[in-house]
Amino acid sequence: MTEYFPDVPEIRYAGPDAVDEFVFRHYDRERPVAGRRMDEQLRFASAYWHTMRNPLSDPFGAGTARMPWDDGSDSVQNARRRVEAFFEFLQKCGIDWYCFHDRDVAPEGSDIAESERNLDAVVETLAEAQSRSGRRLLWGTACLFTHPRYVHGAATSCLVEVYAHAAAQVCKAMEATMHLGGAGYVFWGGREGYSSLLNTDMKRELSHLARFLHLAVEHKHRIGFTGQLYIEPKPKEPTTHQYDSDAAACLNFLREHDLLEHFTLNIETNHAELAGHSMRHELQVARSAGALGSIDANIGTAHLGWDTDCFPGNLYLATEVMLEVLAMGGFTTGGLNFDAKRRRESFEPRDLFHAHILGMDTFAAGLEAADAIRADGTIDSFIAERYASWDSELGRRIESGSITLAELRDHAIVAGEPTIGSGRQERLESIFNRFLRG
Ligand code: XLS
Ligand code: NI
Ligand code: NI
Repeated sequence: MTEYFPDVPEIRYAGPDAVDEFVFRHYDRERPVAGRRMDEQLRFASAYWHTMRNPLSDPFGAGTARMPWDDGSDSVQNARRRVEAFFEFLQKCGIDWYCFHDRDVAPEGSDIAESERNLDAVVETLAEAQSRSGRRLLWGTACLFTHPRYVHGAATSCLVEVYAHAAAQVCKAMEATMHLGGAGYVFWGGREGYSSLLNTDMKRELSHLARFLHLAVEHKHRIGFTGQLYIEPKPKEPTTHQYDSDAAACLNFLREHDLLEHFTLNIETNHAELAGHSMRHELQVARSAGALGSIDANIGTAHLGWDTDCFPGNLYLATEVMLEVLAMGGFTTGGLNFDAKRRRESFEPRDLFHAHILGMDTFAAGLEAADAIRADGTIDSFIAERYASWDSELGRRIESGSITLAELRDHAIVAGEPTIGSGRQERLESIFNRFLRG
């Protein structure tokens, strides 16, 4: 069999002091952390669209990525060769999962029938590669934002025929995901939003989107797909305003339209940042609603206002993410999908490995730090202590809804001025830092 990355060995754990280029310093897949093996806690996935299809172009220049396995054509044969290269990459990097859009893996045809035939052909290659290698599909999705027909949106298009096209794509992409044993299926509303309210009927668009998701749920049940459905929030880019703007907006939308029981959220770090939130905020909003499903693990560039999709090399952030994952009891269907691209300057094939090693080691160290913070317990105890007054008789009556506003007033009059304690933020930040070892 052709080797596509002949210069790269299988990446193995070599300990925190290792200096080699192709080793892990923290990711030791079998090591148990917080009751599960590292690989089970982290469930790393690589994003097909970035790893295999991103040419590393920008608005000012052509792609720079060197992809010797890719002949640049739109043929099914080329698509199948990419699969072989991708699975060699996954295996050498020790990544168990992957994610794709229908159009990343197979070329769009001249009509729906041809597009479906193309997808079927490549899905067979993916199925073979999966069974050969034991790698699995974390989630699939349909690309409803690249083709010009989706210029006004897909499920929120002003044109009903476009809506039907989007439905055709989701039907087929969900079936492909099911065929590959995918653990989930994502809806990211790339163009489900607007650029101007001067030409937009927002209420109508939102009701169409809700109907679309109901249709998808019905289809899921009809075909017997048992994977988890996710919504991925993002506030803007490509549209000026996207309806699924953040976790709270998504949860409200899902509740309003009786969809909450069918969906959880796939939270992406860079999208949280674009929404003006911290990643931990978004994760906690989702978790509090019992709707934290999966994570697109990347990171933005603080001083740039767009989705730069950098590989996550920030230990502090990874620790915060893993604190939330451990707090929800670990992933079930979800995982950490590196929805991230190398910088345009990192155009050699080996940079793909460096990038994923960075992300994997950062999250492995973040997992260990999060576990140590929880085991130490100082921060958790501080929080418990901070709210201890709510464990009183008065707190219990408020929390259980058995006291009136007027009774509270009577209580406050008798009790007098409360004693107030410090929030100790800086002290807690020092404690947190003690556990970071990158
Ligand atoms: C784009 C999104 C996209 C989704 C999948 O910003 O992150 O990549 O994850 O459609
Ligand atoms: Ni994403
Ligand atoms: Ni994104």
